[in-house]
Amino acid sequence: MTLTRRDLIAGAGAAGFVAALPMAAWSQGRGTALQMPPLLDATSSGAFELVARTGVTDFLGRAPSSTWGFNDQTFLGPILRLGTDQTVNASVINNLPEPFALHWHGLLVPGSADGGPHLPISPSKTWTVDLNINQPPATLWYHSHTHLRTADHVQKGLAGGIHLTDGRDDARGLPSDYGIDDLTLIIQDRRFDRGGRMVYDPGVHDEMMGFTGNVILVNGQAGRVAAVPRGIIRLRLLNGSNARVYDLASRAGKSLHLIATDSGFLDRPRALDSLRLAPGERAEVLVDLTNGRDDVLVSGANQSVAMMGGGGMMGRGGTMGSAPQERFDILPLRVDTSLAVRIDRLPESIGATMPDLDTRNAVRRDFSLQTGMGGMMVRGRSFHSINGHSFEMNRLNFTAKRGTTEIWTIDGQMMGHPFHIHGAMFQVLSENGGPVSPRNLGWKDTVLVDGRAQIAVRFDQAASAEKPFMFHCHILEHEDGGMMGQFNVV
Ligand SMILES: [Cu+2]
Repeated sequence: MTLTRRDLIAGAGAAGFVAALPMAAWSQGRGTALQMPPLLDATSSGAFELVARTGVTDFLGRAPSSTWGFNDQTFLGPILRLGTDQTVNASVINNLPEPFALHWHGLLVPGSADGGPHLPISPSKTWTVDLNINQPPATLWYHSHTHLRTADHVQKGLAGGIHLTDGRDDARGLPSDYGIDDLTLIIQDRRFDRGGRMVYDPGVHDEMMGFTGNVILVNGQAGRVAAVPRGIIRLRLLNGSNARVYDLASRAGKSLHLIATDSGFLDRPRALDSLRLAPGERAEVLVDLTNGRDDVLVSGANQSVAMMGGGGMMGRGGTMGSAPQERFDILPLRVDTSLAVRIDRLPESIGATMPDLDTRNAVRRDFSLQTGMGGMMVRGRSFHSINGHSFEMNRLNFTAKRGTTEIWTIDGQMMGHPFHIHGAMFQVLSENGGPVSPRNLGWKDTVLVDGRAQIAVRFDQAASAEKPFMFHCHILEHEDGGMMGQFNVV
C-alpha cells in the first residue's frame, strides 16, 4: 500500500497534534496491524469471568496513561461470545479502587441482571448473575453504568463487545472468521495532552455538549491498519465514544452494506453511502474488497454537531481538524492477498424478520430531552433532564406492563441525543414526522434523536422498582448529568 503525502496530511489533520506516531507508523508503508480484542467464548462452557483491573496503557508510544480494563487487558475487555439461546453464568470481579456497575447493553434480561446503577459492585467483591439469553444474534456490548461515574469509567476503558451468535452465519453467507474477515471495531475518540497522555477533564463545554477527543482509537489502538482478505469483509461497528457521532464511509466511495442494527440482522443488506453511528449504537456492514484495492474507513463531521457551531469538534489544545466539516480517518483497510477469501459475493438475503410491532391500544408516552444552559454547571448536579426532571436514584418515572408495546415520542433539544432503553428492543416508527432512515429500519435499542423520533417499544422483561430499567441519553456526560429516568416492568 502506498500512502501519499496528501493521505498523511489528511490523517494528521484528523488526529491533530498527536498524529506524529500514526504518521510514523504509516510511513513505514505497511502500518502496524490492528489487533482484535481477545475472544472469550462462553458458548460451550456456559460461564465467563470478567475481572476489572487498573493498568497503564501507552496509546501513542510516548507516555503512559492510567487506564482500566478487564482480565489481561489494561484498556477495554475481551469480546464475549455468547449463544442466542443459552444460560450463561457471569462473574464480575471488582479489583478497582471504587465501586462500579456493569451493564449488558442490548441484552434482554430482567432488571435484576441488567447491571444498571442499582447493582454496584464494591471493591474486592464479585457479582455473580445468570444471564438467560433468548434473543436473535447481534453485536452488543458491556460497559460501566455507575451512578454519576459512567462517563469517567467508560473513557478509562471499562467496556467491551459481545457477539451473540446462533452459529448459523455460514448458512447466511456471512463472514464469520474472527479477526480475519469478521472484524469488531470499537470506535472511541479520546483526548490526549501534548505529552501523549490520555486526559479526562471535562469543562463546562464538555458537560454541555459531551466530551470529545482528538485521537481516534479502534479497539484501544491508535494509528493502526487492518489487514483484510480480498473478498467480502464484515465490520461490526460499535460506537463506544462518550459523545462523538460518526458518519462512516469508504474513502474509495464503496457502499457500506448494512446487514444488522443494534438488536440484530435485517431481512436483506441495505447499501448505504454513509452510516451515521451515535454513541451506544452498533451496526454491522459488509464491504466488498474483491477488486483488491486498499480502502480507508473514514468519518465526516456530523451535521447535528456542525449545527451547534462545530462544538463537538472543538477540543481544547488539539482539535480533530479545525473545520467542523473535515473528514478524518477511522481505519485503513489493507488488502492482504495471503489471507484466505471465504466469502466473495454479497448475500441477497439475511433472512431476519424486520420489526413490525402491533401498536393498536399502545400506551403513549412523551419524553423531552433537555440540555441545561448557562449557570451552575456542576458535574452530576442535575444539569440535564428529561421532562424537567434530572435523574434521581429513588424516583421511578413510570411503570410499564410486561408483554405490551408502547409508543414513545422523544424530542431532543439543542443537538442530537442517542436515546437508549434498557431491557427492551424497539422499532423506529418515524423521524421528524417523516419516514425512517435506512440505518434505523431494523431492531434497535439506541436511536439518535435529532429533532423528534417516534418508536414502538416492546416490554418482555420484568424489572422491579428496586432494580428498574433505565432510559437515557447515551452521551455519557448527559447521562451522568441527569438525562436519564427509570421504570419498572410488571
Ligand atoms: Cu444527550
